Amino acid sequence: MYTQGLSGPDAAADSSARAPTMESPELATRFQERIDREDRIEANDWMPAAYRKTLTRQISQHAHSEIIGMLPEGNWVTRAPTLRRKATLLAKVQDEAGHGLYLYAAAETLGKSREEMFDELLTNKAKYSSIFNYPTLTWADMGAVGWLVDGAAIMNQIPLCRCSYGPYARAMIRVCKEESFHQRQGYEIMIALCRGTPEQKAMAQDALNRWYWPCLMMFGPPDSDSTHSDQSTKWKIKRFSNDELRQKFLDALVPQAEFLGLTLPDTDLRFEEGEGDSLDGAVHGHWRHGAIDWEEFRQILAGNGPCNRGRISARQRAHKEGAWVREAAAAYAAKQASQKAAA
Ligand code: FAQ
Repeated sequence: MYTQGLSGPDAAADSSARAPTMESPELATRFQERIDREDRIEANDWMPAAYRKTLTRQISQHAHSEIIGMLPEGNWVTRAPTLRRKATLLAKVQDEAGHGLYLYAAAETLGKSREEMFDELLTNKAKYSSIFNYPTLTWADMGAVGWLVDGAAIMNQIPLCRCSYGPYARAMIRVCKEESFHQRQGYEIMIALCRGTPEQKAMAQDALNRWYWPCLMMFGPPDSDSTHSDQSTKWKIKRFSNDELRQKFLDALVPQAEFLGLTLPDTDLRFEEGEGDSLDGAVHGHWRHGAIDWEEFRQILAGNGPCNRGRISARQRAHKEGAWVREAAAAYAAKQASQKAAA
């Protein structure tokens, strides 16, 4: 109903470039040459079916993550400790809805309808980020989610502003600006708690303890197990591997935790001197994290995390309760169209 896809039936008449019969080694070579010289691929350009498929997969998963990602924080809107905190949190959650909508629109340009994407989410066929299957138990979780989850999201998404697919790359520019504000509001909550009473600081530490490992997992499986990375890197959808981004995140995180006076819950965390970046130009090297429990990640992806079922049932309920809005919008659009036709 809402599709803005440029390659759906409406556009079929002039979309010879998109016909499946056109796939040939020559076209694939020319396409790769465009990618190699950093051309942006646009919705109406020829692209291999596999490029379209992987982008549709990634962008729709990303959109679902933004929408499901509203739930853990939405949980705290009515319980924020002050009016200012409430207004800020509300604005952040609304931003996430906006991100979901830009991303659904970007995925639609690849020819998949929004209904299809919603249907896949609501019937558990589509993935969304593992991170949103953990509960937000205390107010400090609003600090930790902003600081760590949005921090991880920015690390992953800034390179996506240079993704080879134009509509996705352009959507990511605004998303990243807003995510930066989200990260700062989360860190500011953590600063306030860490400068507060011992109980408040303990609450901040507890939140960090629960979110640290899931945030490291958020970057995806280790490179050795990442099924899509090689091809996505070749197509310049991905600019850095999962492990490279996880490393950048950790290197930024350690001094931030130190500033707060908090301890990362990682007994094997260690600094390895070497070639790595340094923020102050003095010591070069990287922070190395301990072993990640990849079994926990697999369980979350299999639907067995602490909140998987609750997240999907909340979306199913919202979709059902919103049916009248969709019907009203469709009736209004039909009325507008018939008035226009009669004029
Ligand atoms: N969770 O071969 P790879 C946010 C799946 S937005 C669940 O390495 P790829 C904003 C992956 O899909 C957060 N599944 O895959 C916010 C694949 O399965 P498939 C979302 C995961 O695509 C903040 C399989 O594992 N961000 O936080 C995860 O090359 C606060 C193999 O993996 C994005 O979506 C995971 N963590 O790399 C909102 C960014 N990791 O599809 C509210 C865009 C991997 O074959 C509040 N996406 N999988 O069935 C990406 O950059 C990539 O898709 C990766 C995964 C890096 C997530």
